[in-house]
Amino acid sequence: MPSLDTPLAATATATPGGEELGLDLPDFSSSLYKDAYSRINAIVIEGEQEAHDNYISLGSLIPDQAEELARLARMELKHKKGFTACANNLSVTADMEFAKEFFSPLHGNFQTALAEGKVVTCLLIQAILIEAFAISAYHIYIPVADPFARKITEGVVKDEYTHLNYGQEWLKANLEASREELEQANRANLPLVRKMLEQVAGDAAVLHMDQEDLMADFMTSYQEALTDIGFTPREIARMATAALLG
Ligand code: PL3
Ligand code: FE2
Ligand code: FE2
Repeated sequence: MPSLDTPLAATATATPGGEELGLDLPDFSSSLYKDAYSRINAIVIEGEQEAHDNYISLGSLIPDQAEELARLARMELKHKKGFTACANNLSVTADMEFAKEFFSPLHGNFQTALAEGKVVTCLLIQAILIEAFAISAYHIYIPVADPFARKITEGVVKDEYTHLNYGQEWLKANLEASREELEQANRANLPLVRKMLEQVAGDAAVLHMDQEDLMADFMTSYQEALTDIGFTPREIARMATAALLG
C-alpha cells in the first residue's frame, strides 16, 4: 500500500520490457477496486447510452444529416456493449442509478436545448464537451486498465475522435451564425463538466487515474476543438475561464 512518503510512481514495478515503468496497476480483484468500478463503469455505460440518444435527437434537428448521425449513434451502442462486457469480466455490477444522477444536469440542459431547437447548444454539449470528456477519461484509463478493458477502450477512443470531429466540422462550417449561442452554451455547460471531473476524481484515483491528468487531457481536447472551429487563442482562453466560474 503506498503511503505518503512512497508516492505511486515510486512503487511502480518495472517490468522486464519496461512498458509499465512509472505506472503500477491496481488490484482488479480487490473489493475497493470493484466498488469504485461499479460507479465509473456505470458512468461510462450511461454516457454511451445518452450519447446514442443525443445523436438520434440531433438527427431530428438536422434532418439532412440524420443518416450520418444514426451511424454515429450506432457506434455508441457498440461502445456501451463493450463497457458492459468489461464489468462482467471483472464480476462488477454497474450502479446505474448513480450514473443517471451524475449525468442529470447535463442531460437536462441537452433536453431543454433540444426542445427549443437549439442545434448549436446540443452539438456543443454532446459532440464537443461529452466527447472531449470521454476521450480524456479513456486516454488516462488505458494504461491502468485490465488487459480485457484496455483492448476495448483502445477501439472506442478512435471512434470518439470521429464524433468530436463531426461536431467540430459542423460548428466550423456555421461559425459566424453560431458564435453567440456557442459562447452562451459554453458558459452554461463547461462548469458542469468541471464538476463531473471533480466528482469522479475519488473513484478514478482508486483505478489509478490521476485527476490532474484527466483535467489536463480534457482541456487539451477542448482547446484543440475550439481552435479547429476557428476561435482565436484569446477567445479560447476566455471560454475556458468559464470552467473557473459558475
Ligand atoms: C460518448 O461517446 C461517451 C460518453 C462517456 C462519458 C465518459 C465519462 C468517463 C468517466 C471516467 C471513466 C474512466 C474510464 C473507465 C472505463 C470503464
Ligand atoms: Fe462512445
Ligand atoms: Fe462518442
